[in-house]
Amino acid sequence: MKKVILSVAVIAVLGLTSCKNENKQVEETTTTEVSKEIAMTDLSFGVRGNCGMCKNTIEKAANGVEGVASANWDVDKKKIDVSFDDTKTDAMAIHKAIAASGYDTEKVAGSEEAYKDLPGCCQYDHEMAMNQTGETKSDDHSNHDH
Ligand SMILES: [Cu+2]
Repeated sequence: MKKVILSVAVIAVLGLTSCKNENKQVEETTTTEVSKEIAMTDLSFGVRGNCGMCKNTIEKAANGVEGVASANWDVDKKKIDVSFDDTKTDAMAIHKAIAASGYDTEKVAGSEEAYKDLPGCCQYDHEMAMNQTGETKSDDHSNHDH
């Protein structure tokens, strides 16, 4: 008789514990901000420079222009790819910003003042060819599908 009562008590305790363990699933409400899709203008043009530090400086200058979404300078091609909102800025503003940081672009010569302040390794050759397509080397026809 005592045994039965005990086991009932055990079951009751187990029941209580299992109830406690029932986790209340808290639904996390995430608000996804849907950004208005803005039509970006993609542009690429030649910019002279030497190295990774140049890349930082050039990209920082381009990104500093309001409306520029992304900037990526290619050290081999001496060329920058910029994506920007043309309701906020235009190509010339980006050329000027890069030139102000000391770098020559296709359209605007780099500021001499800023050029002098560049680290020695970054003082690129003003005669350097820019906006190189890199196509001169492509003798391989691997892109031909047929
Ligand atoms: Cu450099």
